[in-house]
Amino acid sequence: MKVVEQKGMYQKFPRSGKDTRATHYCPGCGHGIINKLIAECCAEMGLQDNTIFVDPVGCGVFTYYYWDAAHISAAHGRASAVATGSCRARPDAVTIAYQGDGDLGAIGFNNAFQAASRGEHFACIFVNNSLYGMTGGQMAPTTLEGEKTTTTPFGRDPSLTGHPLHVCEVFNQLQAPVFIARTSVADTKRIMATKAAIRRVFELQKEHKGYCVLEILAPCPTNFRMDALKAAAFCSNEMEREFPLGTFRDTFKNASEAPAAPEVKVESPYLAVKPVPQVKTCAELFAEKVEVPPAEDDASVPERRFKFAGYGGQGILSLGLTIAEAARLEKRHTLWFPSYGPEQRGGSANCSVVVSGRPIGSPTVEHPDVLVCMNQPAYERFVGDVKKGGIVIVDATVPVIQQPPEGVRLVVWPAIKMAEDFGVPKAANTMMLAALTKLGCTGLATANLEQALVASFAKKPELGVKNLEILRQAVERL
Ligand SMILES: Cc1ncc(C[n+]2csc(CCOP(=O)(O)OP(=O)(O)O)c2C)c(N)n1
Ligand code: SF4
Repeated sequence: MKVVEQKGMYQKFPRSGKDTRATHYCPGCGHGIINKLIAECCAEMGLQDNTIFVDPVGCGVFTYYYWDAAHISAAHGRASAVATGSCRARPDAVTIAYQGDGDLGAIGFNNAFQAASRGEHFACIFVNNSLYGMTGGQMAPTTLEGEKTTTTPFGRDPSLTGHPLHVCEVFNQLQAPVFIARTSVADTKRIMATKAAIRRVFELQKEHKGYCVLEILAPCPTNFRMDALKAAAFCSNEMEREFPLGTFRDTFKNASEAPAAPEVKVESPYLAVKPVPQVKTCAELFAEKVEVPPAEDDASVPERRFKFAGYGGQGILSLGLTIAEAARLEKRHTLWFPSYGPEQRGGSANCSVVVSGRPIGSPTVEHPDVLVCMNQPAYERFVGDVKKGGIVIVDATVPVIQQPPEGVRLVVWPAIKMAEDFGVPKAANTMMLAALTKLGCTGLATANLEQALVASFAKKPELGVKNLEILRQAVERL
């Protein structure tokens, strides 16, 4: 295959630790498109050797893998503060802060807003995908009214969590910024307009004109729970309705004329008086929820602590959730606590689950009774922590070089292979559930484990049926 050289980017990404040209972004993610446009503009304008990118914490965290220029990594929300330092220390260079809407709009809002107010000489490229992508799709200040996220499962309710934050409109109240615009990467026409806006930002920075912010609406298919096309449509329909595109200000556009007053081309929905919607009270919302059998205290039930670990995409978090759901059905106290790397697909992932007959103090599991590992890094990282008397179940693809601590039982189980043999390669987590069921190490009734498994496929019932079928067959074979 002929590899086309991508302007402004490394041709391979060895900083990722892999010999690859693939980025860490999910298919259809807006970040990938924006990264490419920024790299192109930077290279086409001959600025690669004079640009300092300030990278955020968020899904854009790894831009230093990709852009062939200077980089500084900032803590979450601090890119504008770090960019302030960068542009003051190197006024000759171009400084670009790259920030997500959680990063800029939530934890980092004040330092972004104050930098804009001071008119610092850097540009902020602000990627608005309406939620926290990296951490699993929680609500951000930009989340639309009614939009479902993991922390607004019934849709964002303004009476509880406020209205969406319009960053461009708010920044447009300030005197100092020289350029404020909002574009989108939802389709080709919009992508071309975004490229033109990024070029404009680089032009203004090259000439050291002052502070610029370019907000770019971007799809996040993974957390919208949509395929790439539907996510792009959501971006251009729903998001644009709330966040209209346009150039709010370009002070130097007509440089030969007398300095024009900042110009607002888009009516600010932030300022518009909206009727207060009829909203349900908290009590009403909770009353609507599906019946949850309340946990019952039973001091005779010992506390069990589980750790499930592997790569993102292996269903390791769902397996943990299934155990927690089975515990809930059994009226136990339970907690599920996920932890994953920046890449939701392909990165390392683990979750902790605690099941107890008494209220649980802490959700963290440092010394599990049961450890399930789907890959080698997970095994090597956690095997030494398992409690004496505990059990480790590890997939047969993992080379077991390090033995578990004394008094810990090791079970090597071909979960991945069995799932492939059953013709459902994605069901390796269900095969692990089979091992847990057969070995009895969850302390939970098989009927509840089965019911929890089916419930986890509520949106794809045919897959639930298939998984239950192969779970039962695998348990029989053990
Ligand atoms: C100080 C701090 N608080 C919280 C976090 C957890 N965290 C990491 S990324 C993130 C939000 C990412 O969302 P966004 O900025 O919108 O970027 P996206 O991933 O959607 O591109 C959060 C809350 C952190 N890393 N550091
Ligand atoms: S989680 Fe969303 S924002 Fe993050 S890489 Fe995937 S699609 Fe992009």
